[in-house]
Amino acid sequence: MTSAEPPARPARVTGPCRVVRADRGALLVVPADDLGAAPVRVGLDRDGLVPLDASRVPPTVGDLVEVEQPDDRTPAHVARLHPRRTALVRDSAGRTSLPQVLAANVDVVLVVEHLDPDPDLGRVERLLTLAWRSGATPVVVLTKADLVPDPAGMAADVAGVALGVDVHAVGVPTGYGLEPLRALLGPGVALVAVGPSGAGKSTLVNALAGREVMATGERRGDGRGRHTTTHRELVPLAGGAVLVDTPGIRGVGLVADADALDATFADVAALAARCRFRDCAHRAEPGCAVREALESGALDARRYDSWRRLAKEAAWQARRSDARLAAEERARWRRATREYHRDVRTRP
Ligand SMILES: Nc1nc2c(ncn2[C@@H]2O[C@H](COP(=O)(O)OP(=O)(O)O)[C@@H](O)[C@H]2O)c(=O)[nH]1
Ligand SMILES: [Mg+2]
Ligand SMILES: [Zn+2]
Repeated sequence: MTSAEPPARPARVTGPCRVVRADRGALLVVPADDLGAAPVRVGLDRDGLVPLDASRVPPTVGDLVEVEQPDDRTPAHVARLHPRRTALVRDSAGRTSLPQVLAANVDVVLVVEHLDPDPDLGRVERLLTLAWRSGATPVVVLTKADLVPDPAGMAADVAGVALGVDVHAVGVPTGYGLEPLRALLGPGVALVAVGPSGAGKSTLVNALAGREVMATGERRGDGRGRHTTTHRELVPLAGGAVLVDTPGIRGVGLVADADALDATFADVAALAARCRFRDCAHRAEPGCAVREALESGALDARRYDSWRRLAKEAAWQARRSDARLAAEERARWRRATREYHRDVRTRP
């Protein structure tokens, strides 16, 4: 570089931008019409929240934000959030904490599960329910197909619990099954990969990107990886698509949604609709179609248990969220009363 060249100034972005990464206090964004551009850091308000309609919400990866910068001396700043087209939400563990939006505005949720060790069907059902609720299209990806003798047979078994969902088996080292996944990657398509740590999400992302964009776990004897992805990040893939890689999230809580559960468990929902009583609890009621199917073997006991467990969890989450809303309402009322008394006192 010669002394005549002007000092490098960070790139400037304004207008609609996609959030590539959301950290405390700042966002990395790219222009919405140039997702392959180098990400630029933009500041947030002190509370870390962004205006959306009448409220303020924490921004997340995949969000579309409006970035403003009045002049070169003022740092770029996030002015507001565009409404989310889709949102992948998990319930958070704390009693008072809010559900967390893992990714916004994605078109496809890749539910990633390994074939070796054996896939955990209950986990696939849980993540599918989360995916259905997001408004995006779920797709199941079974990794490490190169390590098992009959990946197609195993994929067929998983397809039996992933009703209405495409199931792909892939083996990255051999390239097995990657072509059908590449077909999903049209220009502007946004995907998110969820699944347990070590399932091979980052390895898959790298294969679909055609280069090392994410660090992956070293191979250990037991076929499991180490935690290497530490944050959620939107990365450009081949073909103009973008994908959010996620760290293996422990204990992905369900956010109550009867429609999402019915989508995942369409078979059980269809049976339940045939029970004699509309409020049938499927225990000892006469004319219970669910119990009849269980007894005849038409409904698998594992599938039934999984459905019950997730339905119970969703109901619990709904009660907890109602309790939180009620507490917020009481706090608002207390504040309003306090302000009213203060106004009365200070009135001339
Ligand atoms: N044989 C084989 N190993 C894989 C495959 N995908 C991932 N792995 C290995 O599994 C480990 C975990 O992969 P990683 O992508 O870090 O998993 P993540 O935690 O889901 O992101 C690494 O050692 C990978 O090399 C695959 O398709 N076949
Ligand atoms: Mg990873
Ligand atoms: Zn019943």
